[in-house]
Amino acid sequence: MGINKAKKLTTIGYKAAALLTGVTILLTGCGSFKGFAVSEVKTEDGDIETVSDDALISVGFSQLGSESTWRSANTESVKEALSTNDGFFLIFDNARQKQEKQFKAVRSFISQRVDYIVICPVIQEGWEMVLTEARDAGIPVILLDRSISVNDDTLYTTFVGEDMYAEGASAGKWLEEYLEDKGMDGKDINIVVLEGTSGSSAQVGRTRGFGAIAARHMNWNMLASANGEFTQAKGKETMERLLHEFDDIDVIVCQNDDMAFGALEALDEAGIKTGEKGDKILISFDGTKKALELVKEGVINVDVECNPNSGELLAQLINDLEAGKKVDKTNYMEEKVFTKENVDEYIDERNY
Ligand code: GZL
Repeated sequence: MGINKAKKLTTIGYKAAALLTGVTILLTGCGSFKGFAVSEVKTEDGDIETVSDDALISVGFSQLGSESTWRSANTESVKEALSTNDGFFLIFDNARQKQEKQFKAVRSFISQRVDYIVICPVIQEGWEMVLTEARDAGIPVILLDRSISVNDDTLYTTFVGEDMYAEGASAGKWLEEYLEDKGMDGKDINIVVLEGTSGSSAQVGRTRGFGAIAARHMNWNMLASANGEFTQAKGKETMERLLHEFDDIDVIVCQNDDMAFGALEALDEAGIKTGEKGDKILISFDGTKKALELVKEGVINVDVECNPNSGELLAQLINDLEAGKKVDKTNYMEEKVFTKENVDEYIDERNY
């Protein structure tokens, strides 16, 4: 199996060799990932070392797509943390939102006998069979970002990502406080929701979390929930449709920033303002830099963070597992709620 990351390696021609060898990865009879012989590498103190294939922790990563700013940041975070310099050999696959492509990628990782499989599951359901195949092959599976719904949780070793239910509830609690501050807590409030990928743990969790708070308020009317697929284009199209259907919307909940950007395009074309100077409240999720700038301008009222930078924590969990340590089943990222009052503290450090 692989090693702990004993020392940072500076590579010379290493990646080229990896790429070349990577293309000709062969199946071998032995239990671990082989077929990846690496030439000389240079350590930080200038020595030249040869690193063989079993000195690297091989990880097959099935990323669900590249639909949003958040997703690109999440991919970047994993690629940066699971670098060859840090002792990993990462095989990356972009499933472009198709669960079938994720199944195919996982089966390919199994046939390549990688040391670990990491999956960002596009939707919660349908994972039993392929995860059973990974377990039967003795390959630990780590869920990243989104979770799955299975009865047998031995089908995966650990989850690292975000608490989507808590994010939804945070948005609802913010709305409660905001309406109270504005003296609107007794007023009829009409709400529409632009939901993310249907059946994803992000959509399910945020919907349930916000819904649990909304259920406490008989005067909150959930006019409609419509699927915006976490993309800006679909967000705009969905907002256009909702504006056509309803002329009395008070609150717009977008389950990610990209859909909020799309919604703002539609609202702008309709001459409608949101936020502190507008007549509609706009709630978003993710906390991308572009969105936090709109929070600062008072266009988005609140943005509930969903932290994509889980690569380092993922690398740590894999190294702990390599060292035979026990790891928690669920590992949540730290997340904040951004409003005009606190956004200045965080906006400059935003790396996505
Ligand atoms: C949430 C993540 C969601 C983001 C979207 O953890 O899965 O998917 O909120 C992304 O931006 O598309």
